[in-house]
Amino acid sequence: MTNDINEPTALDYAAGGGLLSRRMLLGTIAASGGAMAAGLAVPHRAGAQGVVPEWVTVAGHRARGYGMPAEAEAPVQRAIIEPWQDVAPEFSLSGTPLQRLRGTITPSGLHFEVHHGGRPDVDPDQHRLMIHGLVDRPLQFDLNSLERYPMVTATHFLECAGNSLVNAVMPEPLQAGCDVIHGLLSNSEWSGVPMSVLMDEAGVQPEGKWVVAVGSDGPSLARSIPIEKIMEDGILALYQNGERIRPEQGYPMRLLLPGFEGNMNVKWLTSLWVTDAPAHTKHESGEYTEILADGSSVKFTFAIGVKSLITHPSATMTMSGPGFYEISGLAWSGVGKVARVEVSADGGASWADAELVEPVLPRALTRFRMPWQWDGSPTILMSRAHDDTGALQPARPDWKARYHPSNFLHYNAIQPWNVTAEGEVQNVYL
Ligand SMILES: Nc1nc2c(c(=O)[nH]1)N[C@H]1C(S)=C(S)[C@@H](COP(=O)(O)O)O[C@H]1N2
Ligand SMILES: [Mo]
Repeated sequence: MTNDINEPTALDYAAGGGLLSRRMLLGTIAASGGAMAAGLAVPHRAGAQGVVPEWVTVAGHRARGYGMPAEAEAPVQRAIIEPWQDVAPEFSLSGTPLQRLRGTITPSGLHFEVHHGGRPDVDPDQHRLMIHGLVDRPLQFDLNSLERYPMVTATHFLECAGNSLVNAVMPEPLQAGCDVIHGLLSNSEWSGVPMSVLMDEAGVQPEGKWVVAVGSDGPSLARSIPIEKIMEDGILALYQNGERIRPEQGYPMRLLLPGFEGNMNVKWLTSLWVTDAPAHTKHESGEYTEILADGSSVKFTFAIGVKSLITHPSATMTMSGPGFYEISGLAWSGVGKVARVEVSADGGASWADAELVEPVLPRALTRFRMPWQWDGSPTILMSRAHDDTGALQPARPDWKARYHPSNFLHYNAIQPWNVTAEGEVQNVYL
């Protein structure tokens, strides 16, 4: 083994464009792995010996009630996204800065937001949740009564059906970061009362096939949900990443439907109306309905399709010269677990399997990683995910062929990133 990072015999390639074998991520390769690290370490500060930083010489801050990120991290914010078409002036949204985060859990303060009528100031003492309609015992709960129910905890992603819409509809690729292009995607640990427990207490009648969930915001956002989904894994979420759910996410309670399009996860939930048929509310029939190539509409698309995205590196970033990088990204599917993620570093000519970082959970974000030796020449990076139902993430032309040109919902096509010789990373279509 050699310690020269430019010596190709030290490296074990998995595919074209410099993709390395996953063995290069393991400790057993410490000898040549050490060579990579040696090439990346910052030089020892000249004369550093004896220089004591100021913060070592004084008492630090006292303990505080609620922690905040380091001051230098203040630029890590949600991206405020301008609505893309004629929508109500109250409509607002922000995207998670996926390109600045690692791991899979989205810090609560960076969870994306989609508010059809703004974030209401809900008084938790006055808030009520009703279960009514085709039930034996109509029920009403306040926050305190719900606290006494058995609770479950599960990690799940939320993705707006309109996520990545700029790639779906813009004729030329928008040069923006993952926060703007793909940021309507987050992943949290949710805790709350299983919906089946509350439904069983109310006693759903045999004709009760649908549940219309209504939020207590200005637009009273309402969606019809099949009773099977409610009973299978629906959660009345009261907690997000261990603390009470944030106002942006539906404080004091939201409906969580693992894997289903964001819109159905009704925030500030106040009413569950059991019916025998879907209500065809404005939000489901008018706003969240895809139009197919032949002009017909899809009645309902509940689950988010299999999708992946390289977050490191990604558009708006600049690479700091040739050599070793770890390509890292996120993969997810609304119908199950991510089974496999392939990465290409030569525009799709060859692919190699990325490592999936455990735990790989159903309907949750999965982190993948792939070692890469960039030789400094222009190239295109891509990832494509498979889920455990056998579904494969489509290429953009295949996705476009299925839908009407105006459709922007449920866009899950492969995201290629162009890397220039200067190391600039750009959004491209392939
Ligand atoms: N009551 C209510 N629920 C709502 C919305 C809303 O505007 N009002 N937005 C929906 C949409 S379109 C999405 S994508 C998700 C976004 O959830 P988040 O803001 O917690 O990320 O909530 C859904 N639930
Ligand atoms: Mo959404």
